[in-house]
Amino acid sequence: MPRANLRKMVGARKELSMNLSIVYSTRQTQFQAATFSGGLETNLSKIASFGYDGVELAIRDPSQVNIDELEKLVQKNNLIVPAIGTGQAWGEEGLSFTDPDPEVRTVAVERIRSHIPVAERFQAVIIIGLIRGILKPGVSHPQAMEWMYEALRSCSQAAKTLGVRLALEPINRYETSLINYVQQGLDLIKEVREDNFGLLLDTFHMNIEEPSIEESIRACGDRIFHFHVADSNRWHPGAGHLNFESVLKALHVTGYQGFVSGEFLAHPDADTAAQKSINYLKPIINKIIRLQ
Ligand code: LER
Ligand code: MN
Repeated sequence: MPRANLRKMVGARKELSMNLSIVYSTRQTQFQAATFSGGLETNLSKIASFGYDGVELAIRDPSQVNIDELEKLVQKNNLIVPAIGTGQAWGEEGLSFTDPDPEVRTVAVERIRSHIPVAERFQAVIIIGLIRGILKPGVSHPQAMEWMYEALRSCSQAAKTLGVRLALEPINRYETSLINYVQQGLDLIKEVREDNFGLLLDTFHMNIEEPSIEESIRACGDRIFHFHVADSNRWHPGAGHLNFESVLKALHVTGYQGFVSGEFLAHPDADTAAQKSINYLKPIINKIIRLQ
């Protein structure tokens, strides 16, 4: 079945206009909030059996992954891939758009470009997380931002030819010094000036950086291309003190039709966290949709 039809069919099968996915890394990773990693066949089938509609793939380097096998198993489990995470290229290889070494910047841009055909295949958004980098010693903030604009324009233009969108994630101050909160992301959108470039919002980072999570969601309107959920402690939703009913209502009111993707610590273990999250979020989303 053509992928576009598969996506429509799976989308139509669900009544929610906000479907649920969860992060799965194709390999073991240092990034602790990739809830599942490794063991492709077992993990995808578990994710589907827990009731998730989609799986967000965290891929360090597409050239190291058997994409045909991945696609086969995604389809076998009737899952959708809403987004592809790319941050391990920073975490494990040190690639970034804002490194003082031009060779490193070039390889970082090439790495993101190499995700484009994969994203096209799954009709997924490409996530620009920590591959944007941090402010390195000896680099001024304006210089880092110029390099970032250049890289984002080049990747967005290349992605546009295949109908692929890119989403930059504002990430809290303890992980990067570049683009921590939503207003900075919205300013970045104005500089990049490509309509396939938008934002990924993550409730964990927003809880640290935003004066009001709901206000910041409203400020983004239709530029929210993807959405991550974790509670205030980065455990599964329901384990901390965030008000998910209020947050997801604000998201729904923007007209967001994408996935709400779980990216949280495997606490006490991945299976328990994934099940607790879906059991907690589904009734909240159903209530929001019913009241619309
Ligand atoms: C990735 O989506 C994320 O939220 C960051 O915390 C990665 O370090
Ligand atoms: Mn995130």
